[in-house]
Amino acid sequence: MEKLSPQILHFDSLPSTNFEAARRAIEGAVEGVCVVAAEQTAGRGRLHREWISPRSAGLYFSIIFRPAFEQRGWPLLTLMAAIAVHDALLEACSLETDIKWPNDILVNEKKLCGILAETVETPLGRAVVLGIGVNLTCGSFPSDLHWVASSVENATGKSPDAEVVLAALVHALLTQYELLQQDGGPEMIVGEWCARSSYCQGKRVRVIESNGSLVGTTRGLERDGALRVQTDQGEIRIFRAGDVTVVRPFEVASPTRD
Ligand code: BT5
Repeated sequence: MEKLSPQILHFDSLPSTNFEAARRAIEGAVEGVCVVAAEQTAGRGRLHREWISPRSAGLYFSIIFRPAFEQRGWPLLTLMAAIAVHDALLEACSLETDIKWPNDILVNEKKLCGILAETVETPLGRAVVLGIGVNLTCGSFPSDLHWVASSVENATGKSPDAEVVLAALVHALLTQYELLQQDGGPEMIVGEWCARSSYCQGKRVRVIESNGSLVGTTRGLERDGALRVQTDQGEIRIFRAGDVTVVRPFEVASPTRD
């Protein structure tokens, strides 16, 4: 396996780094091309949600992958990215974070980073654009998100150097991508993810899907990264999409979906 060499393209302002990376992938950009912007004017979350991206307050980053392994395993790229963000923040900012399935990096249960993986059809085959937004300073989100959002500065009292975080993130991503492609890679990624996430095992959660929600206790991940949740009736449910929220002991669980 050839080692991937990153190529980092810096922009002052973009609508969305994912959009720019996808455009370049369609034009034939190779695996490892990274797009970074000082601000995004139309930053995106999942399901057409917004990612607030004020100038020089966060890291707005996308990387192109052209995975040679079967597409069933591509959801593991999101898990791999979460591991990489966790490790990069630990290395660059001495900040220990938690990972919430599938794509949130948390500190004190508040979101500090989101990950958006998208597939794109290109003349060289289907590619993946992996977008990562990390809140670096207190100015990275508006006060109405104060209850659910945090930043490196909020958590550590220091505003980090974006370039130092970027370098650690790119290094960690390439390390995890190499691991993922080895024999037994999927199992290793799932193991590494669980070692860094309090949501992997024994967490009371509500999983919200487009057609309802379910309360249960997490019971690890499948080999492809899907979340296993045990209902109060003892049944194991497998989730490949959805939003997870923690259920606090005083919260009354609403009826489970069947
Ligand atoms: C995500 O979506 O968390 C994926 C975010 C990915 C952003 C990166 S930035 C670089 C690249 N280019 C893009 O255009 N996107 C990627 P989701 O799980 O759907 O969460 C979105 C929700 O998070 C919103 O509905 C808000 O409630 C909240 N949110 C928005 N901006 C936030 C911020 N800066 N910090 C914390 N929470 C935020």
